[in-house]
Amino acid sequence: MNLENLLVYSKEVKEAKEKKQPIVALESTIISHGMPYPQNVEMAKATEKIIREKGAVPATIAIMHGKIKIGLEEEDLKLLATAEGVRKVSRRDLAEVLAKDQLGATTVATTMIAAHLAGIKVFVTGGIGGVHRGFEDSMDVSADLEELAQTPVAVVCAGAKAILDIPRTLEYLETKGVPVIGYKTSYMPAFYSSLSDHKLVTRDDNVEDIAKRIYISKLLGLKGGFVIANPIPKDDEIPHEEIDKIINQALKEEKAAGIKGKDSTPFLLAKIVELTEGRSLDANIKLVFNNAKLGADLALAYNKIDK
Ligand code: PSU
Ligand code: MN
Repeated sequence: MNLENLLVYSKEVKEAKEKKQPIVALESTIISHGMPYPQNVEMAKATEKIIREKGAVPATIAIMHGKIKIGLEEEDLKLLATAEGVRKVSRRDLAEVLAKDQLGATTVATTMIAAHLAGIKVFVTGGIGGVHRGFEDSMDVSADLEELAQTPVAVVCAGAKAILDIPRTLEYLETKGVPVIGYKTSYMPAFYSSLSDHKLVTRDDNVEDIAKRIYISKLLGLKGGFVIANPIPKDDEIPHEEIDKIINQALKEEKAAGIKGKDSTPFLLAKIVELTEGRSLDANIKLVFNNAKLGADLALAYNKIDK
């Protein structure tokens, strides 16, 4: 066994690597644990399509047949969207799920690890994990933050979900030296809502500037990643006042049900879909599409610098 045979590439991604074309990584936990079927698989396919139409190559990542698969076929996406008992694979779980030949969906943290191994610099998702509300008692901080501190991949997202503690999440990232760049915004977006009250240190309005920062960071050998925070379009957002009430309700139900650890994020996302009668799911899908467009543009811009 060696590293080479732990990684397998789809034909499309393999060719893109050979031709040095821009590639965009995508995670699979959002498919298996973040959205219900069939919207999950439809979202996954449509996101890949958006990236292709922009002239980049999508590489959705998952753990299959004892290997890290970089670039999935349609039937793989369907399997991840429908199979029972798909593991949610974060850094802790990666070697185990590979060793046991289990089917695994990769979180932001694990997708970053895989993307880096595959030489992919840009990764598109919905929202990153962060410091959970009630952190004082639970100590629940997503491994995504620690990964951002140590793995040089740029993660395009719609900010941090308002189920999290956004100011503490930003403090954590600051401590770890992770730049959080607001794309055309000076405030941290809050996933379902385009704005939060939390001011960001940097705003960039064009992808070339962001690509240049990522490249300089690479030249310097800085080890961490980037958060590119891209607000959900105004027309698709759920305003703060509205979603906050629902989030509080979901958090209350989580507590009552005794949900903790890795099950927290999937539980809260599903509960919010239920309480909003699907509106949060629509918003979630729209923000991923919006991130896919930006991520593809960023991959193209980065590719020009790093040829
Ligand atoms: N945000 C979403 N949907 C998701 C997730 C985040 O809108 O499915 C997933 C991502 O894979 C992220 C993970 O990495 O949840 C974070 O989980 P945890 O908080 O357990 O680290
Ligand atoms: Mn957690």
